Formats: sequence, structure tokens, C-alpha cells
Amino acid sequence: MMPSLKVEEIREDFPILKKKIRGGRLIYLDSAASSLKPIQVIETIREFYLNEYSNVHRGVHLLSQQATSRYEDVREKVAKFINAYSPEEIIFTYGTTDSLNMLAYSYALRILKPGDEILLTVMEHHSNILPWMMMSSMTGAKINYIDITNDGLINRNELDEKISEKTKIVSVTHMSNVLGTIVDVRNIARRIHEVGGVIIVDGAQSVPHMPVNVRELEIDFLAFSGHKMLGPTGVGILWVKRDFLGELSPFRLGGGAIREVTLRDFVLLDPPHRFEAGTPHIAGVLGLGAAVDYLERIGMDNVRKYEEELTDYTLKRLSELGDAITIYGPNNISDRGGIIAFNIKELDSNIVGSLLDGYGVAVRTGKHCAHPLHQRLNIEGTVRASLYLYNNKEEIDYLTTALNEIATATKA
Ligand code: 7TS
Repeated sequence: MMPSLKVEEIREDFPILKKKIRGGRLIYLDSAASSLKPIQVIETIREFYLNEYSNVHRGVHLLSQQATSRYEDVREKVAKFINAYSPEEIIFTYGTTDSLNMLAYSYALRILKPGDEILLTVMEHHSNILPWMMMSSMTGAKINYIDITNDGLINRNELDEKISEKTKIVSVTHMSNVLGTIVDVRNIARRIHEVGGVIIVDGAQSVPHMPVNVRELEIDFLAFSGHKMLGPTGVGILWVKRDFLGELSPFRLGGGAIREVTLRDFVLLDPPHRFEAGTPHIAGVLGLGAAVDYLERIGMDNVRKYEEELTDYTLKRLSELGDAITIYGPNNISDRGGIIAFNIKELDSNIVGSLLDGYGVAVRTGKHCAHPLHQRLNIEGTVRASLYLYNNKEEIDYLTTALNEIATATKA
């Protein structure tokens, strides 16, 4: 079968993959924490600081005008990437965490009342739990959780039980950062809309790895991060469906967000600029634009298809460890992304991670900012190998060999 993308060509674009780690090759399996950056993104940022640098939305001079127009072009690019209705719906933030906090303070705080409910799942990242806990304590709204099945899927009965007229907000991950579970957010969107609530989707792990079309998903808000999709750190996106743009009140105010200020009053700019007070991460946004170009060129369908093949291969290879390994998350490839959490025997995940580091294999260990999920699974932590379009089968073979050696060398 023809591979869905030319991985060896792609690898050439990632300079860090040529670096030696502990004298050997680097096997980077930690893209769920942050992805590596292609040379196209690095060069875009370098060029900006070297030859094109200026602030945006502030000057009549040429460099500022050019920077502004490029910055706004990226907004358009990102809007197209997720099939938003218009670029005004794209708000640049500092990351998913920032986007979710922004929504909590700009939207939830305005609409929630005592007796209302916020619905989450037990597999959320802390960034999609803590802002809601804060909102709960500030408004008197209650948090409810949808449980998962043993396979790490959303429990449909739970969904039916937990969504009611009281549910004003459902905030769910599109892809679990531990189990890899892909959540059917469209189904949840339909259910919550029936009772007049809204759906917020944490796309930190989905947007980089699969086509995400906000119109098809029928969702209201989407948060994601640039640094997990080949872009730089410090830049994120909050997509707000146009129907809601007027209902959000900015929670960061200052320069760049207002049309007019007197000693007593101010008039806000229209969205999205009213939500982007202060000098934004301009270089970051331009770098994000280059990342989107890169992903578009390959095609998100191809990215997803390739990762499905590689995930399938990884699960098969890791299963060869038999009783020595416990793998978490959905069995069905169509239900999951390239995030594979596992444990080796009874070993502490941090020990396995450190031993893998000795082989030049980068994975994440512990609870992955998802403590409630680990409590639900009744485990202390997991080792997590997470894949992206630059990983190949050879690296998975290397991981499997390393884990085999670790499992053999250690007594249970
Ligand atoms: N939501 C999910 C599902 C995530 O995986 C992460 C980051 C965030 C939100 C927060 O994103 P940030 O860009 O604001 O930090 N997840 C991880 C991870 O799994 N390992 O390191 C960071």
C-alpha cells in the first residue's frame, strides 16, 4: 500500500531530527506536549525579526502596514483551515489554556447563574477543568462530568442522563491527550443545542492531527494551540461562532482593543480586535501562518490517514510485549488519534520514561495534566508516546525494542 504521505521528505524539513541525543538519534514521541517545527516556520519567524519587524495596527509607516497585513492574512488562513464562517471569528490568544480562560471570563461569567450546570468529561485536560471550577465558585453554577467506558469512549447513556435544561455549557475535548479518544462532538452539539446550551470544544489535540471543520461539527467555540501544530509557542486560537461574537465581553482591555477613550469612558473596536488588547505575538502568528501552509500543503486528510496507519502499527508492535504492557484507550483506530498511553508491568511511568530517555526516546510520563482521568482509571500515571507526521515505522520498531529490553531487564 502506498503511504499517504512522503514521511522521509517531511523529516528533512525538521532540523532537530538530525540532532544527536546522548550520542545517538533522537526519537521524538512527545508531539502531544509540543510538536517539532519545520524549517519553513523557523525561517518565517527569523525573516520577520531580521528584515520585516514592526508592531501591528499602530503605524502608518510601511513596515507596520506590511506586518499588519501579514498578521491579518494569517487570521484568514486559520479561518479557512477550520472552515470558519469569517476571519472575524478568529481571536489570537496565547494558547488553548488562554483561549479557554478567555471564554470562561468573557462568556461563561456573564451567562451562568446558581443552579445552572457546566458539563465536562472525566478525561479533560486541567486547562478545560480549572477555569470551570473558578466559574463555578464565582457564579454558583455546578459542574457535572460525563464518565467514560472501559475503552475510554464517551458513555452515551451518561450523556443522555447528564444533559438537561440546566446545562448551559458543555466543554469537551475533541481528542483526549492521554487516551487519544476522538469524541463525537457533533452528537454532543446536537444534544446541547436541543436544550438551548452551547458547546465549547478543546481542539488542542485534534486540530493538529485531523481535518476539523467547525461548521460540520456544529459547534459554538473551539480552542487550540499553535505549538502543537508545527507552529511556535505562545500563540493560540479561540474560534467563536459569529452568533456569539457580540455576547462576549473582553476580559483583557487596553491598547489595540478600543476605538476611542475619554477620561471616563471607552468604545471598543469590533471583534476580533476588541479581544486582542496589547501587542500580540506577531512573530508567533506569522509562524503559525507558515505552519498552516505546511499542513495545508500536505493535506489534513493525509495527515490523519498517515497517523491512523502509524497508530495501528504502533499498537500492533507494542502488543507484542504481551503481558508486560498495558495499553489504554480505544481499540478501534477510527476512535482514536496517535496518542498511546501505556504502562510496563508495575513500573512507575517516570522510571520507564527515564530509561527510554537513555535510548534517545522522548516520551511524556506521569498524569499529563489529567489527574481526574488517572483517578478514574485508578492508576498513578502512564507513559505516553504521541505521534505526528514526521514519525516513521522505524522509530516505532526502535521504541518496541527499547521497551522489550526494559521489560526483560526489570523484574515485575
Ligand atoms: N487541552 C488539551 C487536550 C491539551 O492536550 C493541552 C496541552 C491543553 C489543553 C493546554 O494547551 P496549552 O497549549 O495551553 O498548554 N497538553 C499537553 C500535554 O498533553 N502534554 O503537555 C501539554
